[in-house]
Amino acid sequence: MWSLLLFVIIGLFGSEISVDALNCTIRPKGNPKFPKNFKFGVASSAFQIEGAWNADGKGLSVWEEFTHKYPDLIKDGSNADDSVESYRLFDSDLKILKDLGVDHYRFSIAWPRIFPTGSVHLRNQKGIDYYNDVIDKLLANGIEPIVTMFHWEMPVELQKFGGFSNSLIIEQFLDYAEELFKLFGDRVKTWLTINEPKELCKAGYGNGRSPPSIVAPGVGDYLCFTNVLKAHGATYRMYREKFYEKQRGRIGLPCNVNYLYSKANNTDEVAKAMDFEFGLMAHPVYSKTGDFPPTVLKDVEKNSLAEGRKRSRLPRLGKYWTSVIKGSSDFLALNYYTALQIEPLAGQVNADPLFDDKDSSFVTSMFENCPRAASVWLYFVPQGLEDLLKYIRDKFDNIEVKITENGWSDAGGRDDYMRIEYHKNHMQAILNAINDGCNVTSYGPWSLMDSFEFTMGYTEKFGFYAVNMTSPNKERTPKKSAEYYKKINYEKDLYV
Ligand code: GBH
Repeated sequence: MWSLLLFVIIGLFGSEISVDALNCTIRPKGNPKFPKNFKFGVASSAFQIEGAWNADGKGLSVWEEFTHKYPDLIKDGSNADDSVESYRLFDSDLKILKDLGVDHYRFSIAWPRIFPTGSVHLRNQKGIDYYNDVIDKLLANGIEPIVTMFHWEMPVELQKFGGFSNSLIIEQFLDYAEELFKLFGDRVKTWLTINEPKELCKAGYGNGRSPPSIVAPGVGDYLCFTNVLKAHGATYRMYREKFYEKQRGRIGLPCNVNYLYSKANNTDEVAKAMDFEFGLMAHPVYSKTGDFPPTVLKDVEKNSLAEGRKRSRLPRLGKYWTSVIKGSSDFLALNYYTALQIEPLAGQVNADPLFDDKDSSFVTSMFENCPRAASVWLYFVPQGLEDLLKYIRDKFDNIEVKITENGWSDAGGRDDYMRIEYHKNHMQAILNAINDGCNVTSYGPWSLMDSFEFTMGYTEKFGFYAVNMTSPNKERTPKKSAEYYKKINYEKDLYV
C-alpha cells in the first residue's frame, strides 16, 4: 500500500531516482517522440459494453447464458444485460472518442446480434444497421474502425454443437467472416479474427472458468487451439482469394501474451516457456516453418505417451492446415498487460487436474515487488512489453506489431494517477522498442470506458472514462487519464 502511494507520488513528479528505487518503471532510451505515422487508438468489446442483450431480434451468446445461469460466479452477481448501453448510446461513445482524439477505435461485433443462431441463413437486419451506423459515424469523424470479429460472443446455438471443440466451427466461422467482409469490408480495412486464443481456449475448454465451462486441461484447450487456428487461417485465405483485390484490408490474430522472466536468469528456460505461452498461438502463424513449436510438439507427445495414451493430447495440424495457417496474418496484434516469473516445476506430475503448466514444466509467479492493479493477475511491469517486442522482432522476422490491448484496473474514481503511470510507462516501453528497431505501428489500450469485466462484473475498472451507471443516460465522464491520453494523441510525445 505504502509503496504504491510512494510510487504514485514519485511518478507524478517524474523523479529519476524513483526508477531505480522501485525498479518497476521504465527508463527512456533514445528518441522521445513517436514516429509521425504511429497511430493511437482505444479498444472495447461488444458483450462488455453494448447491453441490449435481447433487443431487436438479437440471439444469445454463451456469456449471456452463463451470467444468467450462474450469477454467483460473477464477483458482484451482476451481468451485462444493460451494461453501459453502447447499443442505445453509441452517440455518447462517439463523443468521447472524438474528445479523446484517437486515430482508431477497436470494437467487436456480437455474432448473435447479426446472426441470432450463428448460422448466416438467418440475419437480423437491425443488428446489421447498428454496426453500419457505428462504422459510418466513426469514418465521418476521421476515426478508423478496427473490428474484432469474435471477442468471445459465441452464439448459444453454435455452442450446442461444441463451439471451438468441434471442427464444425471452422466452416461456421468462415461463413460468418465472409458475411462480415460483404457487409462491412468496403469500409473496414483492419480486421482481427478471434480474440486471445489462449484465454478463450484455456478458460473455456481447459480450466473451465469461463463459458462453455469445459474442464479438460491439456486436452480441450489444445483441441480448441487447433480449431481457432484453422478458422483464422481459413478466413485469411478466403479474404485474400475473394475480397482482397477490391477491399485491400488487412487481417491479424490478437494474441494475449505475458512476457516471462526466468528466476534463475536462464535463457533456455525463457525460450521454452515462451513457446508454450506464446508459440502455441504465434508459431503456426508467424514462424517460417509453421506448425506448433517443435519443443511443444515434443513435450506434449512425451507426456501423453507417458500417461499411457495412444497419441499426443495436442492434435497434429497436418500438412494442409499447417500451410493454410502459416503466414495467415498481415501483422501481429498484441494484447499485453503484465509479465511473470518462471521457475522449473520440481515434481514431474502434478496432482491438481486443473494445473495447466504440466506440459511446459514451469510454474509462474507474479512480480510482487511491483504495484498491483485491482485485478489479482495484473502487476505493473512495463519492461516486459519492451522485452516482448524485442522477442517478436528477433523471433518473427520483425513483423509489424499493433498493440491492440494494454490496460490497468482500479476500483474506480476520476483521479486515476496509477493508470496514467501505467500507460505512460508502457508507451515508453514501445518507444524504446521502436528506437531499437522494432516495427510497432500502433497503440490501442484497454479501454475506452469502464465496462462489464466478465467474472469480475463491474468491480474492476479499466476505462479512460467513467460511466454513471445509475443515471438514465449513463453519462461518460473523463478521468484524469483521459486528459493525459488526449495530450498524447495530439502531440505524439510523452513529455508534454
Ligand atoms: C483482456 O484479456 C480481454 O481481452 C478484455 O476483454 C478484458 O476486458 C481485459 O482482459 C481485462 O480483464 O483471473 O487469474 O485466472 C487479457 C488477458 C487473460 C487477463 C486471463 C486475465 C485471467 C487470470 N487476460 N487473465 S485469472
